[in-house]
Amino acid sequence: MHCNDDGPATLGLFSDSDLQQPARVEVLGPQSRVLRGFALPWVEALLPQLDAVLAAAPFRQMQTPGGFTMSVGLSSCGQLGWTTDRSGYRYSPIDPQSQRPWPALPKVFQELAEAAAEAAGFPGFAPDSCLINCYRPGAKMSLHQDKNERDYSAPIVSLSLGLPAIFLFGGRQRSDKSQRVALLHGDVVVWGGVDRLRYHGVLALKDGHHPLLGQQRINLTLRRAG
Ligand code: MD3
Ligand code: FE
Repeated sequence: MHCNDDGPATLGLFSDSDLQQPARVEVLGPQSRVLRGFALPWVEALLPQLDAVLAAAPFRQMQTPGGFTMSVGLSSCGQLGWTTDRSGYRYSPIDPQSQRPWPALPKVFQELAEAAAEAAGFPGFAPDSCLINCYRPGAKMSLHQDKNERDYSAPIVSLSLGLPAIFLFGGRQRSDKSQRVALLHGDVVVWGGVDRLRYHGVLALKDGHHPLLGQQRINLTLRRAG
């Protein structure tokens, strides 16, 4: 006998809430939270939208002002996209590779970001930019602050997909000790307020294979940039 033999009749005795994992919220700082698995119910709707964005604006490895090539592949969607080249870091309404506007921010990205921000205590978040980072094994992001946004009062929402990574969360100064946090597929992190300008980075990605994403980690970072 198969366990689904009396299928829907048995399932019908339970409500949807019996199948829902409890919310797992971890405190990273006074105004930053890890929402474990928050995006899992959204992933199926989100991945085709992500594919469409990446078809129009493929990942590319950008140059830093110092002349290094970033190990992380970057793309963007929304009214503004973050870019870097020899002349500096900035937000631009135009994709420098295609010379066309960035793809629009998919509605499901906006809805997820608004819901996550609200769950972390920042209601009314309206992102205008989504940076998409692609990590292959060995790719990393050195400790830095996000300072190119016009207004630091809005939070930043980040969604991790695919292979796990170790996120480094430091303090207000580069030399402050940083904590290590593993970020897994479906985890969402929200930073705002007093934590908005803290140093952060990502350790070199370990090799592995994710059932949906393969040999990579993709991070979506939703911001209010303009
Ligand atoms: C913490 N990305 O794109 S999550 C970045 O996983 C970036 O790809 C990392 O740092 C990644 O700039 C980390 C995003 C993140 C963004 C802004 C923050 C973490 C933050 C601001 C303050 C503290
Ligand atoms: Fe950052």
